[in-house]
Amino acid sequence: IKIKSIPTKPIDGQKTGTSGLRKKVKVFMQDNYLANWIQALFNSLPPEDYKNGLLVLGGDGRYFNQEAAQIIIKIAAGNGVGKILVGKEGILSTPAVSAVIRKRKANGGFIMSASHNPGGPEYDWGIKFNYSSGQPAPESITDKIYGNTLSISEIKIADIPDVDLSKVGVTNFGSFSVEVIDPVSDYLELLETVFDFQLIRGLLSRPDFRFIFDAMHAVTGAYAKPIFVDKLGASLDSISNGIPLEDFGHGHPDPNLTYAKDLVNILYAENGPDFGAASDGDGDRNMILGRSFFVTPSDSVAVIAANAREAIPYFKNGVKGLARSMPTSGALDRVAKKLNLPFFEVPTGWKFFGNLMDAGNLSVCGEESFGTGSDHIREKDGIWAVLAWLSIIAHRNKDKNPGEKLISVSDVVMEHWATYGRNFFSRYDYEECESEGANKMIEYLRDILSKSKPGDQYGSYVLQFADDFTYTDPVDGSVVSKQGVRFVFTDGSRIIYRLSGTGSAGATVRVYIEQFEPDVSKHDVDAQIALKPLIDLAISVSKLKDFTGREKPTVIT
Ligand code: VG1
Ligand code: CO
Repeated sequence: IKIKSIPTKPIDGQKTGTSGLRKKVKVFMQDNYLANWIQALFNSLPPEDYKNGLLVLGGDGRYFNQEAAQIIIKIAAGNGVGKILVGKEGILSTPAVSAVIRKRKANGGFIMSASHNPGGPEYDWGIKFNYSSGQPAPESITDKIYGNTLSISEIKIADIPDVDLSKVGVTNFGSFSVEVIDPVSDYLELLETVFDFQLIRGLLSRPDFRFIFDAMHAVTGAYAKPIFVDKLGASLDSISNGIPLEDFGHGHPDPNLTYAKDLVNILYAENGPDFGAASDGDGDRNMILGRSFFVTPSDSVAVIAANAREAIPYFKNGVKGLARSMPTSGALDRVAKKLNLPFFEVPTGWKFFGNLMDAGNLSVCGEESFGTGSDHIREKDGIWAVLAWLSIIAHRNKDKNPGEKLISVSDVVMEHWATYGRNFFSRYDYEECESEGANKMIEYLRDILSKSKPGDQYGSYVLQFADDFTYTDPVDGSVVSKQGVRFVFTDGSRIIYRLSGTGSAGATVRVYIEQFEPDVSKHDVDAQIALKPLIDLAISVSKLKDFTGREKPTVIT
């Protein structure tokens, strides 16, 4: 194939955040913007990681993915990649990319997605790169890519026509080829080895169990019917918003109490379904609801971990270890302790779990931000989480005769609290604040913590310690610092402040609040009520209203 060299100049601001590079789509559509970043990536990888190698390409179906796919394919060919596997129509969920990389022993893969950020001409686009075990590229690589975006002068691009992504099959261009693959089959095949599909099918076909899945017009629309309906016997009308759209039907594809309100309303309506779930833009997040009941993600991972061995065949020989991101509640810690399992606390972002999994120290992990998953792949996995919950409910009810009352989602969670105690948790998001005020607030908090000492009184809480979270990876020894300001009190309560690393405009302030309650008679209280004193304290200590000018958060989870 003929390779052209196109001269280019560095473009500012191509630094990746918590999960890939995310910007307004108009930014990405500027001349060479995407091309520069892709070329900088090849300039950063050791040649043996891609020359004549195999890469995977997929995305969440959002606006600009079709054009972007052609650019990425041509630059990959221009840099000597041997073959690219692309999901049909450019579709592959984030967990599916991870699964395909692992199954096909690819060198890595690209995910065209800004995840839960809205899509369409006025909204966001994004790109992530995953490495050969299917995990998000570590900071050592993303830092190198950023460095190379600052000195780039040339783009190498193959002079080949656009590839037709609408049909499964192989197209050869001399030493380079593109194979369009079915986005579902490799991923589904893997899930069938993880879960007992017969067991789940039994539950979904019961007349006394009603299930609903909201794909939010995002990528899991491509997976929901083949998996839940065709394989597991759910009825077709149990899938809502099941068609992936470029702008997610004008929605904000983030499965939480604010942006998945339609689903929440259905589950809280009188005589609503027994089980509801949703997933985000790229299919790696999940929200689990029971009838009139919200499972906070920090509890969800703890419940899955506690029940994994008995309800999910993949874990039948036991769970190797558990982990959560720092702001995620301590509910999982209690499960690890009781089951006597290795336990890890990592910074926000899935990339920190991969090394622990590769080293065989971690099986189940999660984040408070609606991310849950296991070492079957190296990404969080929305559909996996739904199947894990269905497995638990199915397992608990497998001997129930028709007409007998089923053990519900809320029964399972309440029973979990009774055993382990309840970690009340809430997160307040202040989206798109002015960066200046948000940065100043974090500076102010760092200043407070530098002066704080154990025993300091904060309202009725006594400080145990305050710090800005630093993490040393136990596998490769790499260190990351400034991962979140936390105030930890002597009764185990915590207040944590971070700035988001996934936004495309301004700054999003996240405040995480947690309080442990061992007394079962106090478990049946709304988290917002139980946490009110601590939330007020979090807002006053940080002078949040002064720094951000915000009276109220945009999202409460
Ligand atoms: C957020 C979440 C984090 C998650 C990340 C990517 O990051 O807090 O837990 O891993 O999004 O998820 P931040 O920096 O905005 O807080 V996804 O589904 O957008 O890939
Ligand atoms: Co996502």
